[in-house]
Amino acid sequence: MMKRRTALQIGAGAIGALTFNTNSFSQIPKILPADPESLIAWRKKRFGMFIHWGPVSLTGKEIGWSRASETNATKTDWREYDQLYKRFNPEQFDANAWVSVAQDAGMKYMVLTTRHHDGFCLWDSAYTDYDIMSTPFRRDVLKELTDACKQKEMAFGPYFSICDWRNPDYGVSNDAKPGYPPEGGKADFDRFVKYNQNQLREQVEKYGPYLVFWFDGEWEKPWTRERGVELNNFCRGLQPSVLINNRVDKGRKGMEGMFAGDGIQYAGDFGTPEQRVGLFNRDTPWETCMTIGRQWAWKPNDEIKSLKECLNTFIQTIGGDGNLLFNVGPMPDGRIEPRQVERLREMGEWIKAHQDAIYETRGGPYKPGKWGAATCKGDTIYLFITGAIGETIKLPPLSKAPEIARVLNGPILNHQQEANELRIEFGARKPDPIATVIELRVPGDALSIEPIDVS
Ligand code: FHN
Repeated sequence: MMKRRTALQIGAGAIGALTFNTNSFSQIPKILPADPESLIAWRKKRFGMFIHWGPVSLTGKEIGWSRASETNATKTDWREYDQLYKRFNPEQFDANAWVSVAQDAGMKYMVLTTRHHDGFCLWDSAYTDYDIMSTPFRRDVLKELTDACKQKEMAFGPYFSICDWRNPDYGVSNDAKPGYPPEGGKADFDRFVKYNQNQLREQVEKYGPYLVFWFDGEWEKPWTRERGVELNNFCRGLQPSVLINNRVDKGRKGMEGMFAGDGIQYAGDFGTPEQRVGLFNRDTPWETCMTIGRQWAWKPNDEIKSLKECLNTFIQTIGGDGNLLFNVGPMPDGRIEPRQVERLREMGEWIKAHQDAIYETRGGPYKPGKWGAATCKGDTIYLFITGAIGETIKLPPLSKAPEIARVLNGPILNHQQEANELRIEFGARKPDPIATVIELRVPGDALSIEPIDVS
């Protein structure tokens, strides 16, 4: 049942239809590229908070994927799942508190599941009643969170699932629902694409500007390259400065997350390795997305990763020239659970103590590995030594021999570079339990040094 919309919204929708009529292309249109300045600014942020949340948190099971045709330990029958919103009342939701948790962790942007595969909308949408305003909570979560982000200078972007397993016009359901779509008629995919476009437009108009559109769910059959490029260009039309991940089109290589590398130019501004650290890559911007526990949405007694594992993931990611989008799953009462808050606070403490080596850096020139990782900025290279550290640190030589070596914010270290080795005298100092960060000053731009493997 469509909500009553104002004449303006209907007018906007009609204009939209004229501008971006769906799938009327005989061939794939030109891909509108990203604003280079937006990519540079996004890369400098290095670290973001991913948030997977919705009425499903009432069950403690996975968002989207637990919607099924039966109920058990990991599944909820869709007849129950789709009614959860009637019980969703996160009275302790506090957008300012969420933003403070992200800031305390050293995160510079946030991405919220505004609409996941289950189709539930965490904002007041004029285009559906399956949204937060139909819950007992009746508060616009997306407005409160984007307002808090603006006040605290935290960048924001919506996660928006291209697939919607509840919407009969999408025509693909993740359960054995009889007679799907329920009307018994054909799924109207053009109408579904228009629905998506209307929702994306209303989001930007009500809550923008956005840092990024984080699309997902592009892998299913109904989505095509034509739709993907159309959506990419539609989003550029909504906000020219916005970034768009590579899940807008069909070019992502599974959970490895980078582009297919098949010679086709796909839409999307950055790769999205999932639940793994991406490979060292300075040519294609990328961002690893990973859970702090084992599930994306909140799970009671989930196994929270250790501080060492969390920070090692972060160090390996930024050393590979990627960003890290690290996920929390808030509880049904609206709070981020204290164990996750504490882990993020501990991460932030370490990150803040080493921030010169992190923000506004690029990865390399030493490639990440068991030894550790490296970042660089201007004429400085930062070594993050995570492996065993002896009295003498030995690394391959740099094409620009370092002039100074020192512990970050600490004492100068003797060093010597010969033809086949750079040696740094660390002595009997106590290494940092997470990573010992050493600063090397080189003549000229450190980024121009050819990346080096460390065995
Ligand atoms: O199916 C989703 C999953 O629920 C989660 O949102 C991740 C996060 O990137 N993306 C998809 C799985 O690849």
